[in-house]
Amino acid sequence: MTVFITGASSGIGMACAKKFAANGYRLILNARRQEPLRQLADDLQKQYGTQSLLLVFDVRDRQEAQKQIANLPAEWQDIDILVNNAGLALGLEKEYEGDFADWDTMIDTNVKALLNITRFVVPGMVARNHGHIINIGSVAGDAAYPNGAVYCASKAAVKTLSDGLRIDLAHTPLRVTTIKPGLVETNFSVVRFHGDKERADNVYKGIKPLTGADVADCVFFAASAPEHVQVAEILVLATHQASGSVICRQ
Ligand code: NDP
Ligand code: 8X3
Repeated sequence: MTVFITGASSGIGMACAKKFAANGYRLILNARRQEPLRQLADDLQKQYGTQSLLLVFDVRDRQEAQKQIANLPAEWQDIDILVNNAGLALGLEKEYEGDFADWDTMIDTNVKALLNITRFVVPGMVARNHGHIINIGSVAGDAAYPNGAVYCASKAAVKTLSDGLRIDLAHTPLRVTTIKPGLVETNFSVVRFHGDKERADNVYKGIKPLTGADVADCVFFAASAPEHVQVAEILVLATHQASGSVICRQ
């Protein structure tokens, strides 16, 4: 079985790679940074004998995505599971004051790039009558929170795109899942705050956040459900988080 994970060089994507490797899957690993992918693939090869193929490209680059996926070696073309995970938040600002470049990057990565990869991978699944698409949404997609409108909107779009794909595939055995985590301690907040580690650390102060491994467990639960069971959505939160904007810090 082969799983294709976008954004596997860090955080939730990397944790998913480890979870699937531990369960005997072969991995197609994507991100823009080659070195962490190579290190991950080496580690998993040593630990589990996992075979990995690295696809180093920016998921926003539609032409490159098409080329890389169309030119997969024959023995890697039959993708069983696609985990559309690559994504990010940039900035935490009022909608009327936000940064245009940050908005473009979020929308291009979280929405348009997810569509690119879906568009290039799913036709093969349909032709083979087999496959599972797992999109990483967020609790942020359930309702806007202060200063997060564009990120929240991009994650609401992920949920809607998953729902639409599920409808469009309902006549096939393919399954579509949205995983919607709350606070997960990864590189997410460092990226959001443009490298300000201290500000990023404050996001997780006074609460025990989820780990990438917690989210990977949910992804794997959906992926390993019996063929007749379609886990449509999982909302998974830290125990002291109740919604995107209600977080009870000790
Ligand atoms: P990280 O920053 O730790 O990981 C993000 C991953 O996405 C990296 O591997 C990065 O790799 C990759 N990525 C980003 N942009 C691109 C791009 N243009 N092309 C290819 N890969 C890209 O964050 P998380 O693991 O937390 O985030 C993963 C997903 O989970 C995101 O979609 C995020 O929105 C979502 N999420 C995160 C939550 C959290 O609290 N952490 C909660 C809910 C959802 P590289 O830089 O090497 O390209
Ligand atoms: C990431 C979780 O609450 O920081 O999607 O937006 S949150």
